[in-house]
Amino acid sequence: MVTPAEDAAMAHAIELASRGLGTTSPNPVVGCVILDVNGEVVGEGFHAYAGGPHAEVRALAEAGERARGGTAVVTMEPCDHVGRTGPCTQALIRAGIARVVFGVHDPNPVAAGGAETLRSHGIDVEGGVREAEVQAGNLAWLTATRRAAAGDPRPFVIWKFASTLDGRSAALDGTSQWISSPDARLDVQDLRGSVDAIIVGVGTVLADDPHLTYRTDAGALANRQPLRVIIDTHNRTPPDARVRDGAARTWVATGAELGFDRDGRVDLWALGKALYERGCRRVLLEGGPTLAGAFLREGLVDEVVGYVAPKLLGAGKPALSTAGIVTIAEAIDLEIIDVRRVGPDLRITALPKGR
Ligand code: AOF
Ligand code: ZN
Repeated sequence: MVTPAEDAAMAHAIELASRGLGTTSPNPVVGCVILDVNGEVVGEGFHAYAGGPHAEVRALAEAGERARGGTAVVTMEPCDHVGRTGPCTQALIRAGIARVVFGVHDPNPVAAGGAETLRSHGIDVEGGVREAEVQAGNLAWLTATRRAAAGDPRPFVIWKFASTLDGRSAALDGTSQWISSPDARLDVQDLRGSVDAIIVGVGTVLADDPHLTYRTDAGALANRQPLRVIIDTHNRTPPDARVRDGAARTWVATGAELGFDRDGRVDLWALGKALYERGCRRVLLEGGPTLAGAFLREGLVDEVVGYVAPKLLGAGKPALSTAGIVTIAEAIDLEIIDVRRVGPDLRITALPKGR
């Protein structure tokens, strides 16, 4: 059983962890709060980037001598290995921590085992605290890392689309700009800031010539940019396409490089593996409807974010083309996990069921 102070500290640690979202890959987001013997907060920290100090180390540094006899509250089981840094188990032992409260076990096989090591040093360890909340806050990394440990390394894929209330992403004449509101477009920037890569098909590049960069509220390019990935079976991305400029790294993924699926298009499984190897854990699939259909058909979408504008078109390009579904029983069932008003639009976040 955790004390009210420990429970509150875990809620805070989850918030701290979220500050790392978008900058930690291939590492997880992790937050940590140190309580002294009286349950007072004496240190806090989060993991900001791979190769940087782990959350526990930052929180311990802030607490100093006040950590002795205290409790470390951390979203993830402390690591037990020497990677780029660590191990945190030894740092906690050295600091004289008496109790460790954590949210989820570390699914990374090389780093796991921290709970046992701490116990063998006489430290009281309790896991599973606010576990569902911790999982939700680190869902992409946990999903990708668990899959990798099971021999299936590929990033967590978020498919984002914008449509009218009747599910259209362009009018009959092809015009598509400004379906969603300025607020929704700003919201998409936050999403871009939280991912390691933005993926589009070459059709989107040819039709819209997007820049695929992450801009801050003020409209300036952010310091850290996600990798721009163009799925381009036959290498048709024009040399002067905006995605080829120097604003961010770009990867034009061709069939020649990744191989082909049964329809003669880029093998999306090979793409997933290659992205994982490049350190991507959380990626954003932005368009268009054909590519999204292919990802969904392969079961490669982990989360759906739809911006739905209060407009009707009645005709025009659908938000999603075929996903290999013929009859209603094959429909992809989603569970809605969040619904929010974004300006005049609705943002719906959902997870495919049964995965
Ligand atoms: C983090 N941040 O706060 C914690 C982590 O290569 P390293 O040394 O940075 O180790 C990365 C692994 O350490 C990571 O995959 C995870 O299993 C474990 N814990 N990692 O990046 C942290 N606590
Ligand atoms: Zn660590």
